[in-house]
Amino acid sequence: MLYPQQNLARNKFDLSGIWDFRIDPDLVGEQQGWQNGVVNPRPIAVPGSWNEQYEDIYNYLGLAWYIKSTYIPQSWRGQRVFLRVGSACYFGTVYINGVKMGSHEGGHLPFAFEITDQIRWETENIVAISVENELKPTRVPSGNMSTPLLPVASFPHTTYDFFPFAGIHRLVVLYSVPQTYIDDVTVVTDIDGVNGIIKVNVRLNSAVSAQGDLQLKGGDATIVAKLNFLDGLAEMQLTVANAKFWSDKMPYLYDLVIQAGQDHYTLKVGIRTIRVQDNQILLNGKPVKLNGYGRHEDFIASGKGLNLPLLVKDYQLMRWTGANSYRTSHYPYSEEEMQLADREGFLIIDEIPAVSLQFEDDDNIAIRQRICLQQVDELIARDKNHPSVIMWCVANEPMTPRLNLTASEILTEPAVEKGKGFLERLMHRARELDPTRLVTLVTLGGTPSSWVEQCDVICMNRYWGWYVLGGEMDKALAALEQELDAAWDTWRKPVILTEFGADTLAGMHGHPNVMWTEEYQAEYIRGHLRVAGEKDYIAGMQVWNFADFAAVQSIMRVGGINMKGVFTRGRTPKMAAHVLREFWAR
Ligand code: GCB
Repeated sequence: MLYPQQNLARNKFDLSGIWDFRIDPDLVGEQQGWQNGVVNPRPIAVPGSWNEQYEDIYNYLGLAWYIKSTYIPQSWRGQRVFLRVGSACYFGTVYINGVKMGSHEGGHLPFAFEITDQIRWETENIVAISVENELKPTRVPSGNMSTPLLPVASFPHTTYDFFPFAGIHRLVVLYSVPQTYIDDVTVVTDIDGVNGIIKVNVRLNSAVSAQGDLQLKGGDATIVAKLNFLDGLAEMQLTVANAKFWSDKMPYLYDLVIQAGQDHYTLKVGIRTIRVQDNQILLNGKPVKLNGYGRHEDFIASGKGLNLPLLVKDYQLMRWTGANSYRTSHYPYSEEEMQLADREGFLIIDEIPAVSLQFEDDDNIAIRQRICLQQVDELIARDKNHPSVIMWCVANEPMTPRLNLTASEILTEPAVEKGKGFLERLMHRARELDPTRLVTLVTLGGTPSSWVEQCDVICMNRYWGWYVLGGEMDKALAALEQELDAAWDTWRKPVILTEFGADTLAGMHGHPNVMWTEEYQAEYIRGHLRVAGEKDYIAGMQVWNFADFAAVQSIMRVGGINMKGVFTRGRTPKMAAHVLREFWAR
């Protein structure tokens, strides 16, 4: 799943823009030939969620059609042409000139279909993509479950606390490659004293013998090596003397240029290692702390759609607070985000969309397990070469049937055993595919310890002083401290507080600092950072959330917005952002 690029050998054409759009609540589109074009379309932006572009379809999650006509240049003839969708949330089907090319399940990962044989070279081609985001118990993340997420009415019926934005969320591109092309590249780096080691594996699309070469550019020199492909595979190890290592402070990237037969591909490579030792996470052998945020891909009008100016702004604002990390809560973010993280030096916990997994109904569990494994496979295939990605996260807050089961209930509750098997299979798969990175899952209070055993780092979401002991800051902080110490005593592994936060209505002030005021959030975050600052086993603090974001409607979410952001949804800092600067930007 290499990111498409334009170079000496390849072409790329971005189909972003205004497309024709029509919802299909009665599922008549295919039968009526909408894959060839729709009557009475309305304009829609791609990328972008449809929900915020038209208020009458804010809550519409059923099938909808996107249509775009395009020429494909004659100069692409003789090459193989693909259509690639960065993300269609949740289930997308691609048609070219009326012919179905294939479908993809899962809302946050890319997919591509070869369309060479369908191309019309003399006229325009019709690209049609149908997308739906029905909330179902058999999907990941799930919706319309018998057990609601919140103890109060909420709509739409998600099992997660963010709006289920739907549509084509990332770039749709046409790209062309030579007949024999570089299908995959895997880069693994290591450090040997002052030298960097880069192991490169290249796979061609067919099992041929071929010649190629590698060039590593950067630092003081260019290193060149020959590649010999046997059965379509070649591997090479490069040693970079006096290498510049990649880190959050100095995110140095080399250019790795691969040539194989007629094809070329260039990859950014950061030389770094990541591992855990005792109570610390070590980046290039030195302790590092993950200060930053849980975030969302979310903005006014664009919804979950790729928004490049926002991306640059968010990185700038995160840096302004002194952050060096974030978690892609609660799904993989865009590839453009990952590229920027490499370049800007952010340390990323990369998460699949397994939010609030439940383990009660056997048939649904089996389906969700299959989907989660697919998501682990696709995520690692997509993100394995990003130095910024240091940890795979296979679940956020997997749930027992009731919160806080007693010790004896944990022993007898069948869902606990089922959950353990489910989660271990995911962690096992991640390690099998990528033995070089850390693997984790994120817990809520009361998560059975048998689910946590396999984690390299203990990641905890805790809301002392908000959902529990709200308004009682001293007690809340004491409870937090006790729980953190207990986690360290039990696991003897580094601990990251991956979520802690307080809803805050920007502009609301109070003295005394009661809940919902900016002063309360500022004090809450200050208290948490102070407690954590005294613990040497704390390897990171990630505030929930970087910015206010759209959630489902409920009495818990004023205006349908989760207001735990330290920035507003429009990116204005609340007082808490300045507190973070005090701690992190020194
Ligand atoms: C959590 C969830 C997150 C929610 C957050 C909250 O534990 O992981 O998705 O948004 O709490 O604000 O309640």
